[in-house]
Amino acid sequence: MHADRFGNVLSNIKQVLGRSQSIMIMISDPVDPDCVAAALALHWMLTRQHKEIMIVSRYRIPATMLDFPNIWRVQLYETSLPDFSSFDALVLVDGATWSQFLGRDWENVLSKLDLSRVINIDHHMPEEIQAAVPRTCLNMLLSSTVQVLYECFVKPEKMRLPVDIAEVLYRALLYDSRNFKNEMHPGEYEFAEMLIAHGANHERAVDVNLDRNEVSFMVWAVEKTEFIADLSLSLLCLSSVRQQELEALLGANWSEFNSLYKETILRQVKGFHYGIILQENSSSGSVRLSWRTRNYGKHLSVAEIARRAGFKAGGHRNAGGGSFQGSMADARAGLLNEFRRALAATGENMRIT
Ligand SMILES: [Mn+2]
Repeated sequence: MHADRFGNVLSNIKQVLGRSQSIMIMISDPVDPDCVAAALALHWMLTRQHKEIMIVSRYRIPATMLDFPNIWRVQLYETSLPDFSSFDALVLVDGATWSQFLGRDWENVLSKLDLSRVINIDHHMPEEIQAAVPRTCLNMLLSSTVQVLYECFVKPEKMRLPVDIAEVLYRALLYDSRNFKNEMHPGEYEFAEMLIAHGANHERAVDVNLDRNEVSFMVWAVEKTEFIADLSLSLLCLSSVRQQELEALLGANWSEFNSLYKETILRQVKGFHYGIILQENSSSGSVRLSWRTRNYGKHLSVAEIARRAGFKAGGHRNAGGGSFQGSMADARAGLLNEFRRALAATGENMRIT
């Protein structure tokens, strides 16, 4: 974001917040530590200014996040809608597309919103929200949305954070940076250092205990993963039948337990730079895409390849998602075909290294 435009956006946002008394903060899908911590930090900042704040999610809180500090502040509106008209401003944190916030019926919800009161604070590749509300879309390609809050509000205003806010911000930073394994953004360590100085407990934050279901998912999924060596790609196709197997094994919320698999198989296997999951959605006749790419080395953009194969795709360069309207077989064939073409175009020998 250009410095001038950035200054304008920040002052526009401060104006909207300044004249608002009641403010709704919406967290994004997937519900993760970054969007929740960003919402909690904003809640703290704005309550200090005597605003009335409500934090809303249109998406279920995953089981793995139920013990997140102060998660109870998030009010769930999965099937009903909050009364948007009773809020002066709506702040959308940690997402770039409407459906990530407004729910599956997002088009209907969006038509009822007054866009002049919508604010977006995010660190993903800018998408449709930025196009719709450019004046109040604060988008910086930093480690996390919580770092955007730090750079724009906490640091310039020299805010003294309470320990519980420092704690959740630190957890969010560790989550979005994968414990500093992702690409390093300017100010990222300084942000971490500040949070430690404000009382964030590093030992506790990294003392992660995996849910056993994460291990079960991983064991199940590794056997089904295709390692396509000539494309440097691993692929897990979750057909409806396989999803039924997972449901029998892990329960209805099986999809919440894939992070160990994603972290180890989609990132860490030598020679496999691209990790892809395709998931059939038979009720909508579509296929959901999720990918991870290595941060180190020059790699193709999975989002671009997926778009060429007919997917709608976005996110970060090295981690993202998308969807394809059509069958699993077509999604798979189209994607692999475009990968083959893109790799051939680079002229590189795709030996496993
Ligand atoms: Mn994030």
